[in-house]
Amino acid sequence: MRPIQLFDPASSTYTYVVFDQATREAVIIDPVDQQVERDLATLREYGLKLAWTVETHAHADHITSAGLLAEHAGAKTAAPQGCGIGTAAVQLAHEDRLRFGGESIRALHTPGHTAGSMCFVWRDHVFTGDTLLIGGCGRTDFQSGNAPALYRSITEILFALPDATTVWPGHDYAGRTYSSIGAEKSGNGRIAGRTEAEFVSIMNALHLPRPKRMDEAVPANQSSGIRQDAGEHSSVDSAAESKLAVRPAQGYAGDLAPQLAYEWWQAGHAVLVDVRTDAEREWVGFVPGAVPVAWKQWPAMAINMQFDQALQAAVPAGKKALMLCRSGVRSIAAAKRATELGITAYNILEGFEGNPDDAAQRGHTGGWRQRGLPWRQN
Ligand SMILES: N[C@@H](CCC(=O)N[C@@H](CS)C(=O)NCC(=O)O)C(=O)O
Ligand SMILES: [Fe+2]
Repeated sequence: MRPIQLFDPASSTYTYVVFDQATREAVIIDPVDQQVERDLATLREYGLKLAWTVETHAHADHITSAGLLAEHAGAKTAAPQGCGIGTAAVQLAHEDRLRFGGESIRALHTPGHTAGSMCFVWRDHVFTGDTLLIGGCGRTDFQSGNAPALYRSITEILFALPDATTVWPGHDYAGRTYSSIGAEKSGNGRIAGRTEAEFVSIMNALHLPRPKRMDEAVPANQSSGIRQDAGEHSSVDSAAESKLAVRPAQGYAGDLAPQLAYEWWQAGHAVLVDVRTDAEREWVGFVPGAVPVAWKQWPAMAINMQFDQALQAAVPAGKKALMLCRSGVRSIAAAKRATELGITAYNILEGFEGNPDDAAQRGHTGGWRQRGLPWRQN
């Protein structure tokens, strides 16, 4: 069995999905924020339940989607303990295992590219992050990088794995996809047949340009991809929050936590559609900037046509519709109708006012208003 290998062309990053064939529980290694939709689609396509997101290190060149996947897919987050990723629920130490169904991946602490970097062994595969690349290795000139440490991690820890072990790197800048421990031992240009001193002088002479997104990426990755400047409405602000799994949705794109809906809306990816009646908005309060398109439940053709037309006018092509009602019930019906109209539509969990039943059964922590998201009274 092989891992699923996914590629982000903007950063030449490989993301991997590994799963238990019987239980369909999965782990995603080094997911990229700009590929979150692709990754969710991959999980759906294979019928997988994401148990874990895990990082090989705090990346300098792209931003992880770990926090987003925790919210969207209900995954738990794990990261190497030495990487300063304080938001990860599990801080991995050398030889720790992450279990998913009857499978597990084993963490190997391999300092050098960064002090906390790890590789992960699954069956006869190893995910090497930026510790070992095909024919090369990660740079050691920033982020606590250390060339002698990298030499020892590669030669003493990775090269101790069986030669037949398949190597799955964190990046490749030349279109190669995988290698093996045996092939790297004999043919890796930087390390095969070299002494530690030779390796260190090669690394010191690289003089690579700084990754373009480094100043933004490292701090974001140290909070699971949720940017520090996202303010108080961070998507992952407590362990309870990450329980806000998106429930599998029948007939519409999915269920969103209010915070995440707010972020998508603020980022301009989506239109916030308030499907309550005028009377409810006036009486209870409203979200400034949300588009009111009332969803009426009685089956009067003329009224549904009004909803369809108003919704189509409110949601420009390419944007998602995020449906908000009082407690998260009508918004599901509205999201289903929007989907029939060809709009990518999500239901916002617990609506504007929260749903005590939902809170009791699913451990959610309130609707739009209780979460301190912006709203006003008339
Ligand atoms: N040009 C890339 C930089 C790529 C880069 O520096 N990658 C790091 C991994 S985070 C590395 O170790 N590269 C090794 C190499 O290029 O040989 C960017 O601006 O993001
Ligand atoms: Fe890196």
